[in-house]
Amino acid sequence: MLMSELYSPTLRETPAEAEIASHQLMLRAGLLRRSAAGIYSYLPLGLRVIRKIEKIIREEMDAIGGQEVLLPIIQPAELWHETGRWSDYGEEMFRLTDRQKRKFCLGPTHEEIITVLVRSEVRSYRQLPLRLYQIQNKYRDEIRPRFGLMRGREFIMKDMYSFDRDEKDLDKSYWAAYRAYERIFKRCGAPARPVEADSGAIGGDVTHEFMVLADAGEDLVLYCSTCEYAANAVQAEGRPRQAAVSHPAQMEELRKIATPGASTIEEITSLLEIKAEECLKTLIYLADGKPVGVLIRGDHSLNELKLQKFLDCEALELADDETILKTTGAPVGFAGPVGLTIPLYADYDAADLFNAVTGANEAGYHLLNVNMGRDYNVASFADLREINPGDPCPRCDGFLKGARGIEVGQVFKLGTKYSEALGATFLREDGEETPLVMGCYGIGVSRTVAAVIEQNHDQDGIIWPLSIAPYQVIVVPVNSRDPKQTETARLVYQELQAAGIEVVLDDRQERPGVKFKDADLIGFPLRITIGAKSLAQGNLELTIRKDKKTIFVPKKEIVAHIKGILKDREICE
Ligand code: 9G3
Repeated sequence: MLMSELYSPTLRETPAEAEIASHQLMLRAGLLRRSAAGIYSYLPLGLRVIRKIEKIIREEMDAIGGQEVLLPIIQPAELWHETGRWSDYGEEMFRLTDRQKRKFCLGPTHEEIITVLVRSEVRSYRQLPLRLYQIQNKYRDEIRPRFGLMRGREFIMKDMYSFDRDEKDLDKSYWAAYRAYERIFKRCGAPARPVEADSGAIGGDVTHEFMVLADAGEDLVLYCSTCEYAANAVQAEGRPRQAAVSHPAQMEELRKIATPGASTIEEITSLLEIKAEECLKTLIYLADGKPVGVLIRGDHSLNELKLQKFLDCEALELADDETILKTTGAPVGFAGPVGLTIPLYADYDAADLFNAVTGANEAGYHLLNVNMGRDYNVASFADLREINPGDPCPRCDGFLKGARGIEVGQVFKLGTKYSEALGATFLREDGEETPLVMGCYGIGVSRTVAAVIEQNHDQDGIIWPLSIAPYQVIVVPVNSRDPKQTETARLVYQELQAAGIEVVLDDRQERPGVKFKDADLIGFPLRITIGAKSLAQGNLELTIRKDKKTIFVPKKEIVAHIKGILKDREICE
């Protein structure tokens, strides 16, 4: 490829709308152009990277028995009505109607489509396990599309769906995909850390997200510095405790004090000159419409996702002021556990509190020296709070650290949620007709490009891992007016091409600085510079983009040298 022909318009300036490095660099290096918010055109270099990632994904999916299919982007609404999900996603789903006014959506995911496809053909256990995958555009109308390919409204996803006869075999599919994912991201030059995640609305019980650790990541990952535990902070676990640790000796006498106008933890702690962890927050929620009291230590926050799962309720919402007044006898900010008749649930870490400060369930008053067991009781303890960096690890006596992560993949156990809803069953040996047991496994192909750049760039531009670089080598003659240099550059370029190496020749009539800047911005892993000085000694300069090291290689050895680098770098990356 000749730089004079390559359609990759590089930009000197950083476009204003791009906030993070990968978005800025993809625009500046001429890999991507915005068509509309969250919708992009891939230019030749950007598409070459996408295709290389897809190739790695196909190899690994095929290696675990995956068979590639291509499913429709336009999906009939009926399928989503059968699973009851047509209205679950509201505005986020792109909907359209055809000329007969029939309703469709642009596929945000393909559980419905694939299950309906399989249910008419898979009828016997002999056909299992079945693992089908596709690499296809997905559509989700994000409220705030941003960060380029990191959060687009049209993006490329590999989604695989597994169909097994039972949970035991689903487990095999799940872990086969899990291990394939570890290999895929390693091969792409962006090792991703699997973390425990929340299975959320799509059902199933186990799920892992694959996180590329990078400061631009939207997710917070909590991981233990001692053991292997790692989880998305959204549902990371607190260290379990059995029951309240009571301190009868130190219990002081319960006292009510006036705290006019002070109701928040900040106001109470400064008024009484105590610490937040000496306070007990009492939150009133409606769980499926019934009021419950939740007790959280003053310096912690409630994790509503954990509360909802613990109470196993459909609807969970913070009680409104009127309900709070009715159930506690006091306005918001003065609620406390003493004297409440609604069920009380305490986070594990509230069990430690004794002589705590809480609301007095009376406007303008708080209670001092409140003790569990003596002054109130809880229905049970649970892991209900947000977990933060520095908190104890739930699995060992270590402590958790925090890191931002970019979710590039996710593996789910779906169980029979979709096969039951859609009647996808098979006959077992014993003739019993049972629903297929499913798993689903996604990789954000376009998001992976952004993640790789977030992890592999410097102030001069992108640093492509060899395995997914758009081209492996760029040949740059320093002085494009010196025929000796341009001729040598062309010969080296042709030799490398003949050796099957992906090489670009910068044949533009540009100043050396411009050519070097573009080479570094686009991020070709290897650059061969043809300069007068080194040429006089029969040498060429070889620069490795990653560590900026330059070595001199005799002209006649350059192809062998490059092949050597590609061979061993390819393996280790
Ligand atoms: C929708 C819309 C957005 C969605 C979904 C449905 C996320 C939806 C979850 C998944 C689960 C897995 C297979 C590949 C891996 C992920 N956002 N999810 O179901 F209608 Cl608008 O997509 N699906």
